Amino acid sequence: MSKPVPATRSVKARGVVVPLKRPLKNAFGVFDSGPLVLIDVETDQGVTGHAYIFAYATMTIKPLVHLIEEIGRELTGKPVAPYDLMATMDAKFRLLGWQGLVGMAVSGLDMAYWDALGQVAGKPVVELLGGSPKPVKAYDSYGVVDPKADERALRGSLEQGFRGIKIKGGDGDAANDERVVKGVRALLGPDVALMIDFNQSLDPAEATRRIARLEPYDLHWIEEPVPQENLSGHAKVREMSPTPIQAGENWWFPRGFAEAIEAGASDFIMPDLMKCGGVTGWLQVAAQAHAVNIPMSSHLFAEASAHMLAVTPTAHWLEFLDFAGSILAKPAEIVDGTVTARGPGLGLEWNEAAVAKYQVT
Ligand code: SMN
Ligand code: MG
Repeated sequence: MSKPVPATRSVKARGVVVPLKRPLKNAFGVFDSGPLVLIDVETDQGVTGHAYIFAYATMTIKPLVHLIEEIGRELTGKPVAPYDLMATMDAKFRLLGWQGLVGMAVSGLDMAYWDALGQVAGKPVVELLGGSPKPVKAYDSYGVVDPKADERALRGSLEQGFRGIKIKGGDGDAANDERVVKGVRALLGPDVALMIDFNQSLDPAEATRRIARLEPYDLHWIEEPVPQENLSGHAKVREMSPTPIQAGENWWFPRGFAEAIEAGASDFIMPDLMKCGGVTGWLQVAAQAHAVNIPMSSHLFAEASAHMLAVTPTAHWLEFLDFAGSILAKPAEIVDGTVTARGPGLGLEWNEAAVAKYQVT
């Protein structure tokens, strides 16, 4: 006899601001700490589904906590059925639109639902999806670096087994980008994948000029050279670029990816589980990427992304940028430059002592 589908008993959310191993500077500012919202979906089968989302700023923590708990109130007593959740939320927020905080809240709830289902089944989510846990190659993700000042950290990443490193560009002029890329490439040698992320900071003409200047350093990808919504701009830059273009962390839900793919905006895509619609949305993005042979990487959320990339036909790289390690009972582990999905569920268990220490709401 199969078990009944669990039902939602309550949805709770908490805000934490966690310390980071290293500050993360980008073209527009710096993250000195990690503002996160932790989601707990209590079910009637004795398990509580967990997920976290990244609030980007401390001022968005409270509105997200409120929104998640308000949506949660409507989910109480309903089955933990992520597909149905998405369909219901799509209808509920159709007129408002669900880009922004609403989409982040819904994606977070989707992840917590999947986590709960995995826990009820006693299996990792990757197995519920028909796959199995396997090592996924990861790159170590940095902010702006200086090849001299950050030499020790970069060498440390190689010692941990990382075969890919991402750095930020666009915080200075083209000469500065070249100085940094040249220095980091010399340090890494020719066989480590080196990516640069412009975080939407350039216009298409400037992006084209800067990318040409970086050609001698064999970059693995150029990320978000222009604003994310400028799909035709991305396509123009891509046409002129000798290096593959990467984007997707700011495209919303499967529909956003359909539009970007239709526009020919990028060679590679890297959905963010919190913006693409959680596990449910990811699967629909992965199907699109598979259909047109686009290599697909992840953005943040290393723990859950390890499950997803193991069932992504065009899986490429997992981004390792550890925002949650300090509040997880079992932080994501790098083994020989890879991350392997852990269960049950998404393998997210809170370190409650650390949560209490960093909790802000
Ligand atoms: C990024 C975005 C948001 C937070 C941290 C880092 C960045 C990335 O664009 O690709 O890692
Ligand atoms: Mg990025």
